[in-house]
Amino acid sequence: MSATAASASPSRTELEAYWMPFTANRQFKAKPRLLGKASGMHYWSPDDRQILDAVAGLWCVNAGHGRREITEAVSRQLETMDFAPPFQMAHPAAFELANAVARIAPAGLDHVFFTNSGSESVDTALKIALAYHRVRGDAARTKIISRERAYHGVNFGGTSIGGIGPNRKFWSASVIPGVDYLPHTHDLKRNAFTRGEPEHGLEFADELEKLVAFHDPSTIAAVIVEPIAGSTGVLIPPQGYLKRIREICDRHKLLLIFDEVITGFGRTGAPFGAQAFGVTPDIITGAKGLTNGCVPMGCVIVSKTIYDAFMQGPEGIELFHGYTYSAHPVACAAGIATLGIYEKEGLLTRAQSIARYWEDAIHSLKGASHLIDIRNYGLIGALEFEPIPGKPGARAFEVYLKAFEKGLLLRQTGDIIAMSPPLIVERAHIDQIFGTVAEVLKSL
Ligand code: PXG
Repeated sequence: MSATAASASPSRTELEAYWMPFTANRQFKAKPRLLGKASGMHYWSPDDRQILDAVAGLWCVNAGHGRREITEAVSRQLETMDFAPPFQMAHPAAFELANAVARIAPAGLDHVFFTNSGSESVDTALKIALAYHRVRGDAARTKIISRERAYHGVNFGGTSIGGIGPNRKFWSASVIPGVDYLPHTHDLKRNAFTRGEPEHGLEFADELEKLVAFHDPSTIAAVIVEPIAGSTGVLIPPQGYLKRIREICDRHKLLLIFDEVITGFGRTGAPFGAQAFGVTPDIITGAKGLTNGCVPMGCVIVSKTIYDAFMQGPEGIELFHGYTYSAHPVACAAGIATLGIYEKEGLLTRAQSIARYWEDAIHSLKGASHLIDIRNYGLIGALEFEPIPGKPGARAFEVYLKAFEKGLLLRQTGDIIAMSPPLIVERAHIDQIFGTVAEVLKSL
């Protein structure tokens, strides 16, 4: 299908006012990469060049771009009611979406708090975890255990528990106290070129026992992990790792939070990573795929036990937390339509049926020069490159740029290329993705 340019490209001067997030602004503005239109598996640049989307926008457009059902639902909602105050007031779509999310969540996770982003979901989850222990009369449980290389968004809570150096170094003096870190699980020496869950590294989970002993369990509120760490470059949990983490949390009454902003909504071949890995946390944070990326929205799904703990005592506001745009009607309309598409098209489990093809395709790149690892799970894949000495990240950035020139959108982080196509991806797209990547790798 073709699309025409959405609008003319801005001039060099016009590019100046926008301070771009997580972007090398000067480099970008000297040679901008602009997107103008999107449909299905593709973007188009303003000059009408077709670009295959191998990253679902940014891990969010799981049902593919330009879905009419969502457009219509959003338009209808805007025409009917643009905004409704969320405090001491509500609208029907908020309940409908909460029920729809609870239906696909793991059994026992059945209450949903709405936010506007993954970062807000994480901060909300941390606040709920701390408040939960307090309402139970266990107020000394205030510490959070996170993990090296973790990405939990950019708000102060998420920054505090983040495990990626550059994301925290400017703010380390003002982050929340009482955070400690598990080691990350990336172990190329033993696990390079693994298909699916790596064989080695279960013992990384046992480090939690050591941290618990060090801090004393009575001071720890929660452990938070991404089932698959995404932003840091796709780190797939070693076999049995998440189960072991769950067991240790149970033993010491620590809440377990899965940050599923990336792994949620079908990415792993199940609605959530929790189901894919067969481990149920107490809290799940989500965003991105919840609305197919169309309208900003996040969610925090909590267990009945947690919700019920707040519903005690004299009636009144139980949780002093929320956003003006919590359960925004337009976002709810987008969410309901999105989950409807996922259900109708079986997208929350579709990754299972195509994952093998995806796996074979990505691992066919093995042997390319400078490629030191290939990894995959569900509809996620990553390539890791040997860094150019003294220039970390430069090699993968070159891959990213060359692929974009050849009409393929990838995502680069450090010397890693991550891929996460819309869940509607077909074999021909997969062939094109890895055909293009193979050409790029030959040209390095
Ligand atoms: N938690 C996780 C696990 C995430 O992946 C967030 C929280 C924050 O979500 P918001 O909506 O506030 O951005 C994320 C976001 C990448 C990339 O390149 C990933 C994210 C954001 C930007 C880039 O992989 N994930």
